[in-house]
Amino acid sequence: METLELFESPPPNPRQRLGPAAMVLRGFALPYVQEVVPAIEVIEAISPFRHMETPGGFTMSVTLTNCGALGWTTDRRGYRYTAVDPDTGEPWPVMPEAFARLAIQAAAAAEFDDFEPDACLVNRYTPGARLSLHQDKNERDYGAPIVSVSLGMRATFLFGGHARTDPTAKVPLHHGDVVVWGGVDRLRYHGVMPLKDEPHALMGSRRINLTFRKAG
Ligand code: MD3
Ligand code: FE
Repeated sequence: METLELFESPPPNPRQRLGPAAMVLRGFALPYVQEVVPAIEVIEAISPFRHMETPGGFTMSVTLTNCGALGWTTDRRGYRYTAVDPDTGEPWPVMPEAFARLAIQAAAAAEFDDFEPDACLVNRYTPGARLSLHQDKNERDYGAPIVSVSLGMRATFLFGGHARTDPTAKVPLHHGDVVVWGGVDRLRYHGVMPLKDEPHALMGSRRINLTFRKAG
């Protein structure tokens, strides 16, 4: 019985391929949660989560903040990366060492060596929040991968093609899952379906997504 259970347990980091250069690492962030969750509380005490306005005049349902040398922002004038938090007038909080370690290890596990993230966007979802289909095009170097870490409530991630109208695959993302994108998959359309209220044991009715990028 004992040995049977051992054989039946899943491998520690099952890799699920989403595209030629896109990979889901199920549960990869779980060993980092103890360090990462308190670090998010430090970040939000310095640069609080806030709703931002898109150039088109919509208020995003997701609230966000950043850490690292550069932070992603949007307002009526456009999307961009800034070194200073526009709400506080101060630099974004320093990227915690555990964040950088997680992002670099995840990139390496997906066969992207020497990832040097300088920006970490922290998105916070509450029930009903969503992210409509978009491309990530504000970074200088499309050669670097993007690493995304999911915490808290489950989300249905939409993974599209290179045109907005291409069909999308639905990928469930759970607490601790990490996704790495690069190469030919780097400019694919993607989004997040409206979140259902399925409170998570540790995080409650929230989902946090950390998106690591080389922006500068
Ligand atoms: C697919 N955030 O902030 S990153 C974003 O769950 C964003 O909050 C997602 O999309 C979220 O821009 C997770 C997912 C992501 C990032 C880059 C990609 C997916 C991608 C590049 C190409 C294809
Ligand atoms: Fe995105």
